[in-house]
Amino acid sequence: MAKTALVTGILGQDGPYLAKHLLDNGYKVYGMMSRYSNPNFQNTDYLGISKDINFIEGDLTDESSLMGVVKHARPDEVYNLAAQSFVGSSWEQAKHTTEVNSLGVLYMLNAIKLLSPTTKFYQASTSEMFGTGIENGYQDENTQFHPRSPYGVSKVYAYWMTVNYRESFGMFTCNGILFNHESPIRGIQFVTRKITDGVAKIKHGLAKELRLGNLDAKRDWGFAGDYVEAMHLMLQAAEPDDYVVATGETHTVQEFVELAFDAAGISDWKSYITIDPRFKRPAEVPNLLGKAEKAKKQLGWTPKVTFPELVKMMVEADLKRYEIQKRNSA
Ligand code: NAP
Ligand code: G4F
Repeated sequence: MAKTALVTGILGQDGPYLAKHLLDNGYKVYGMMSRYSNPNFQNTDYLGISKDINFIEGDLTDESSLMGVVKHARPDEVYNLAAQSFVGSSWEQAKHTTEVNSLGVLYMLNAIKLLSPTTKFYQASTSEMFGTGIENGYQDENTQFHPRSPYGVSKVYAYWMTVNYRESFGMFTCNGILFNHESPIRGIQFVTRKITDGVAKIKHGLAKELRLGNLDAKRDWGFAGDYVEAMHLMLQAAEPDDYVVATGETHTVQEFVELAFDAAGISDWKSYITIDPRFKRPAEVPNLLGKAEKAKKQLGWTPKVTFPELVKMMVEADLKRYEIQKRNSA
């Protein structure tokens, strides 16, 4: 019989990629979204899967709504991707970030424990939990957490609650500690998409500059389409566990900028970049570099898309968006 999955955060970046992967594997997919009033289906439309998802309303901060969702969907697997996921906003919205990212996970775990305790649970944990920890030159499952933002702190709570429900109640709960992963449907506020969208606007004569913060920050960037496969594999393992998912390569924001301008055929990137202190953070995570050996060995997971391929894919998608926009308004 086909398995049923519930994916929260269905209208974000990872939700659609994961849903597509699950649908391709024969799953029935329920996608939870917080608002029925004005939903934005552009990401599920982009992947051509909107018609195949059973959309269902629920908010992570509303425990009773989660009970309703779990009761209705009766999922074999829950992938909890919903979050206030933008680090930059988490200082201004620390309480909201905590309510969604920390308490929301507790509420979901409780709903599953009470209504469907054999349901497997995936929690979207993050490399932001490591913060400054790069003692060995990389971060893996044994690296100590030292979150540097309210977002990172909120995710540490969720991480441990996920471990705790596994240890306390024998539930099948897993943390995927994912490093940054991007795609053409990445939110526009994140630096990669901000850059590729900005480059496309400059190329089309719609902007003259791109304002950024810290160009020296280093990130281990992979492709979202590859990373959702790791999420799925975790819930197919014989035992629940926690895994780092990363490419094992790190690059500066500046390297991303250089490649993005290059992909658009613009050579003098420096003349378009303005450093704007508004985009610098009260506390920065300077360097992320993951070691995903455990996921490779135990799950057989490896990333496929390389860093230059990822940048090119995102630039080309944004160039195309503005081409279509121009054509439609002509
Ligand atoms: P995203 O694009 O920001 O998507 C998150 C989704 O959660 C949004 O569609 C948002 O919908 C929804 N949401 C927010 N608050 C909610 C609430 N109270 N109830 C229900 N839904 C709510 O994030 P993503 O990049 O897909 O990432 C997926 C998950 O992985 C997140 O938990 C993120 O923290 C984590 N993560 C991401 C990365 C990465 O590099 N992408 C790395 C590590 C971990 P609205 O906007 O409509 O509220
Ligand atoms: O793209 P970012 O906003 O992503 P960040 O903060 O690394 O968080 C993302 O990855 C995490 C996994 O490590 C996820 F958990 C989280 O949900 C999110 O998906 O910023 C990346 C880097 C930072 O160092 C930031 O300071 O880019 C730097 N940066 C420089 N200029 C900028 C900008 N970031 C943004 N958003 N905007 C800028 O103008």
